[in-house]
Amino acid sequence: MSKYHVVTFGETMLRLSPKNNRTLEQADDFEVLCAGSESNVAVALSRLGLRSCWFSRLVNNPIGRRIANMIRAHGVDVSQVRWTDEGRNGVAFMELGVPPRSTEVVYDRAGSAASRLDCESVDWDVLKEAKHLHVTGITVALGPSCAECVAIAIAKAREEGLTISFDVNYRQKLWPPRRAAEVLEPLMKQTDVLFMTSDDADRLFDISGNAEKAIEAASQRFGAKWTVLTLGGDGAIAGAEGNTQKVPGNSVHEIDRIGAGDAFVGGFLYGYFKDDLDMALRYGLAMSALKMTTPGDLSFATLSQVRALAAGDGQGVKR
Ligand code: KDG
Repeated sequence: MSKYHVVTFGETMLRLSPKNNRTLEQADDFEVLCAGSESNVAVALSRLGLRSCWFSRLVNNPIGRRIANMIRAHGVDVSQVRWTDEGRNGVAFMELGVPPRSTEVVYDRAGSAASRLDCESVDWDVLKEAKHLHVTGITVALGPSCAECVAIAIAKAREEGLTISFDVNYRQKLWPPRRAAEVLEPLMKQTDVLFMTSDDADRLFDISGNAEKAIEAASQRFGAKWTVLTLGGDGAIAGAEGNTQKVPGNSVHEIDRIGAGDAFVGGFLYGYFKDDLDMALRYGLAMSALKMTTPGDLSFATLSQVRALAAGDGQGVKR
C-alpha cells in the first residue's frame, strides 16, 4: 500500500478576508484563513478519507506555522514542507463580492519564500511513496525555480509510474494569457487528468462554443486520458477515453466561492481513482457546492455529505 494517494505542492498564503461583507477599504477586522490551490485539493482529498501530502517552502515564523497548522488540522501530511528562516510568507487579501460587487483579491506575495522553492531542496523520493501527483499552473507562474519544480515533478512521477493531474488555474494577476498558454501547453500534454474552467479554455487556448464541442477540442489538443471543463453554475463536462458526460451543477446558497474549484478537483479525483466518470463529476460538483456554503478556501465537507448530495439528497435538518 502506498503511503499517500496524492502528493501535491505549491504556494499557500495567509488569507485575510474582511468580516461581514465589508470591503478591504472599510474593514477593521479580518478573518485569518489560508489560500493555496494545491493545499485546498490536499485538504479536500483528506476530508474524503484519502491520504494526501502537500509541501511548499514556508518561513519558520508564526505565519508560516499557522499556515502549516491549518492544513495539518485536516489530516494532510505537511512533513515535506521546506522551512527557511529568511524571507516572507505570501499574503492574499480577499474581499468577497456580493452581487453586483465582484470579489477582489490583492496579492502581497512577490518574492515570497514559496516562490523560491528550488528543486535541489525537495526530496523527490516522496513521489515513490505515492500513487498520484497533482500540480497547477499557479506554481508554474510563480517564478523559474517553481516552474522547474513542476517540470521535474511531472518527469519523475512519469518515471515512477504515478498518474498525474494538472489544473490550469489561470491567474491574470500573475501572468498574461499568451505566455501562460505557451508555457503550460507542454506540461498539460503530459498529464492523465486535465482540469480547466471553460473561461480559461477560451481565454488561453481559444477553445469555445458549446460544452460538447469544447471538451472534444480540449481532449484532442492536449491528449489527457480524462479532460474536464468546469462550467460555473452549469456544472461540468468530462471526456474520458471516448466517453463524454455532462452533469449540471447543484443549487447553492453561496457564502464564499474561493476554493470551490479545488474542492471540485478533490471530489473528481476521488471518482477518478475508482475509475468511475459519473461518480467523479457528481462528487466533484458536490464538493464544490458544499465548499461554497462555508467561509474560507478549505473544504469542511464530509464523505457522507458528498455522497448524499451527489445522490440528490442535499437539504434538510439532520437530527
Ligand atoms: O482557488 C483558490 C486558490 O487558488 C486561491 O485561494 C489562491 O488564487 C490563489 C493563488 O493565486 O495562489
